[in-house]
Amino acid sequence: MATYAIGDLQGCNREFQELLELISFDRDRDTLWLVGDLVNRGPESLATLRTVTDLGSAAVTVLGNHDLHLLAASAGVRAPARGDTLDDVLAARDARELIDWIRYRPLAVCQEVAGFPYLMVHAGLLPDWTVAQTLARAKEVENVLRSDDWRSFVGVMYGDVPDYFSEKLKGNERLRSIVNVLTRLRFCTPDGVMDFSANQGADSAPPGFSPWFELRPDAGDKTTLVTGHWSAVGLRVSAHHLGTDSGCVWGGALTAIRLDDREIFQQPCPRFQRPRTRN
Ligand SMILES: [Mn+2]
Repeated sequence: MATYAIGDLQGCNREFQELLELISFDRDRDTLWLVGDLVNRGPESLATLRTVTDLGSAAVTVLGNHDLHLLAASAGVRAPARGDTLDDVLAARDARELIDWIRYRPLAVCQEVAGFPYLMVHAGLLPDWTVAQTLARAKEVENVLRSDDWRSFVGVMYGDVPDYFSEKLKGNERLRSIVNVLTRLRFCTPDGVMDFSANQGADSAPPGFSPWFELRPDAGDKTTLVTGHWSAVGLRVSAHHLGTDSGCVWGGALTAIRLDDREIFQQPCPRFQRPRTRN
């Protein structure tokens, strides 16, 4: 019985299947934690979604920015972007069921594994966000995505402002800020001001900004964060942070970290996309 955290799949279904073989995944005994961005950029968005949904409760998924982009494309509020590979999902006979499945995924998951607490989100957390606050704020967005208003929400979900979170924020600004933290964050200031312009490695921080994970002291509540999203940083294993995006779709590898003992398994991937827009 093991729990594996697996990085951004981004439509790389073949490598996903190969990785499951490599770890001898047993769906009756083992659990997968998928950090989100199941779809887009890679060659097989639909097949990847089917593989994950077929796993049922053996796979726990949080939403990433590309999964939200699929919702927005499905709602007709976002035009397809260059490099998108979502058409097979949108054209599927059961597209509506697949979209609904995505709408009901959480944005944050917290659970004990082998006696230690883990919190999974797609991108990151601001310096002062606690586990309880993160789960409550994620829930605010989850409630809207699961409501009949989800289409209008994904229409106003996009934007780089506000570039901070405050309890005083209300309505769509508040929800947008939460979405940006949980699914897009890379760099921020110690005060929690976010930057969305830089998307290269940790050394591409604008002046005054740092990678979010450097601003969360390991001495905190001892919960280990599991994230994806930042392939330019790559695999990152520290005491209280596991960054799992090793850039599969960019020609890197798909990584599984066994949370029980932190053993690392990797499936190399042939280059699919040129690293043009690494988001
Ligand atoms: Mn992402």
